[in-house]
Amino acid sequence: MSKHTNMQRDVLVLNLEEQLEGIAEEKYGKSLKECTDRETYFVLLDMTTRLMNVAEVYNGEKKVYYISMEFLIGKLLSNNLINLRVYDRVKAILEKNGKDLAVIEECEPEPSLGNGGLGRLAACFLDSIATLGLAGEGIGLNYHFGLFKQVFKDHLQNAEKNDWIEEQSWLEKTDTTFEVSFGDKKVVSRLYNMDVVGYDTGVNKLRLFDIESIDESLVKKGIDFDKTKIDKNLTLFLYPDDSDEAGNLLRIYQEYFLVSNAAQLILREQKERQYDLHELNNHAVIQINDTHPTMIIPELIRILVEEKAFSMDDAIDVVSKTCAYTNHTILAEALETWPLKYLEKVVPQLVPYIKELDKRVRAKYKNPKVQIIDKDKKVHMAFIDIHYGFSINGVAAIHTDILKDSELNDFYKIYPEKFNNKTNGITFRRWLLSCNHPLADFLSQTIGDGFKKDANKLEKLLDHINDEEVLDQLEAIKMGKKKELVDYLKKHENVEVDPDSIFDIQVKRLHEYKRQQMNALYIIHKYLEIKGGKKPSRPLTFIFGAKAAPAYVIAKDIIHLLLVLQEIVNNDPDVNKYMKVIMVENYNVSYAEKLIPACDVSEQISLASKEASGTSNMKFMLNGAVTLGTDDGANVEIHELVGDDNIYIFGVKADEVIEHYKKADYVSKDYYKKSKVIKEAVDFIVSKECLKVGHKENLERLYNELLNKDWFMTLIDLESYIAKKDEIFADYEKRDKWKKMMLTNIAKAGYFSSDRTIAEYNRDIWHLN
Ligand code: CJB
Repeated sequence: MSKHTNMQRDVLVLNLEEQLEGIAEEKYGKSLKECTDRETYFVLLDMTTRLMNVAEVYNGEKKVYYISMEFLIGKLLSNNLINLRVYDRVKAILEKNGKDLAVIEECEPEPSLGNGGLGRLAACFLDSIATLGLAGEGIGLNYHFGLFKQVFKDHLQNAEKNDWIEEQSWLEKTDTTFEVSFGDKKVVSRLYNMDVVGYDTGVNKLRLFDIESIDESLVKKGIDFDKTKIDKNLTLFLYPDDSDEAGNLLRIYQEYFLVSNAAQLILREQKERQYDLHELNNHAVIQINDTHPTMIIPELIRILVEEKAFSMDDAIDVVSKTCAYTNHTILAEALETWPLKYLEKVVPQLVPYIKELDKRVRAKYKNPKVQIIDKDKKVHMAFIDIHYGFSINGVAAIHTDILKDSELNDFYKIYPEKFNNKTNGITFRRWLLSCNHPLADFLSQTIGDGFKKDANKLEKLLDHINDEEVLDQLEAIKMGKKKELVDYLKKHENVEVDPDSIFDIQVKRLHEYKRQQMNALYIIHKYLEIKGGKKPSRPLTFIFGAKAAPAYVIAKDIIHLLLVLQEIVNNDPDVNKYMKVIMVENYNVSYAEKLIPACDVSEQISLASKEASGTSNMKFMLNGAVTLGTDDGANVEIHELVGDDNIYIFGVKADEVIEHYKKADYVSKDYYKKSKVIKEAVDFIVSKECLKVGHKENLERLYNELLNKDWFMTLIDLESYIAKKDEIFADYEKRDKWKKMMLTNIAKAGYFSSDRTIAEYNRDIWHLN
């Protein structure tokens, strides 16, 4: 930090209390004490912004631009205070004035700019880029209603708009506007900035583009709106329904809007700094987060050729050396392929360049599987990234191996040097320091503060593996967090939960490959066991949080089943003493911050090979939960780190799953017929108990799906899942063993700090100073 900014900061920090009083007086004509909680929140927002304004802004010779459709940043107040190192002082000042920072936090709306792991990862990465003192920016869109708000009615998911932007917020409106031209129209963009402050370091920016002509009144009922009015709807929603042509086109409009703005911003900056665009790759690296921002490649080439007098060869060469691609999934649905005719409508200016890129590939490689434009005239966006980017990475070791050995093997054979792995990580500032103060404080007392800057230092905790006092403290901290959650669930979900029960939690996007339905089948199995007189030795609490994409019918049916089970189980006096089911409404980052510290058993039960990495698995482990999981994604690395004794792994392995897909020989009905336990559980979905509470249409559809299709092989693992889950619940009673498992998981979580991940991106891909 420069001397100048350092001094300004010190002055502000030294006079924090006076500053806060001053802002309260200025804004509301009151003392801090007299301010309402909401007013206090805005006072703190102002104060924090002032502190960030005097922090150092990173401006290296080379900068990374992390382009993403999603940034799932979560609430910012506490996190910013922690990273600015003033959290404790602010908390104390508030206390003196009769206020509780935890209550004030509740006044902040959570930004709705992301969906799941991919968006949350982008947010963790921005935190780590700033914390490591690297020059980097996120570039995304400012969605007014973001991802929908989930509301349960009649045991069904309803989608409503999520109106999160307030008059005063962390968004700073800038003077920057760009013109963005589509085939049939032009729009004018407006840039908004958000500060991203590193832990005890300087700030970077998250750049969020919006349109000037947005019209929020276009949204009439729920989340329905006219998808054709692009100049009014472009930044209303993240992932608007794309089940029809208009939805697909809108998605392409959004993606091009993102990359056109990004390209203009990046090139403007190069010009301001008087850099030679022939050396773009020495000053900029563009990390393409999944295929959504892929059009940045042809767009940059187009601009260089048409406006900067580059030859096609030179333009392709420098852009290819500037762009790197991260793959987050092997699911076909996420590897975008756009019909050429859609691109011709939305971005006709890019089509000649895409055809040129395709032609060059065609001239070199005959294999039809590596062509950018296929025989059906569909454009494979990921293939543009792979041919015309310099790096392609998977997000966990097993995922990268699957990309190399099967999914993208044809490309790996051409470009082995481009492939690399970057196992995901999470920022410990949010997922430990901010969401679990008691644990963070206890760790500081026990092993010192070092882990806050160097997460590997958590390993020191292993020195205390036989220290009963430490083990008891960990248990007590967990109990404290469980009690907090119990109060919250009572208030927000109206469910009574016993804090002495085992908290078994599965929170993530709803998708059949993540197999929430398998967890539901276990719950049915337990319910039937208890009805039959076999009681668990300790009550069980099953908690879910998940949104289903509004057009994903089966995912919504799974939510329906969970809500039906919640109703049946929690109201059955024979059973509800022994188990409870809770599907929390509108699961988001803020909810995760309450659930994760309170968890005992972390459910990571995707079909092996399908979960690229997972990141909640890391958050749970860091907070002392034990993983019940398949050999998938980052679970594999967690397993290696903690060893067989500190994790519960079950189910078929990735190779076997891949073989089944190749041979197309998985028949779910065979498993159903062979096993009484499976049959009973599946049949219960359409039993009279369920049909009395739920809807025939949804329940029958789900039942038929499981019996006749089950594309993600729920039934192949159900028996081994039941056995492993019974084992982990039984082991919970061996309190000594359990506490040691908790300690080991926390101690070994250091590897999953996103600081490590980002250091690797920088070492292998970005090469920033
Ligand atoms: N992921 O959240 C998403 N959305 C997608 O469209 C594709 C993948 C997730 O990305 C995470 C971050 O890399 C992974 O941990 C997770 O396995 C993957 O599903």
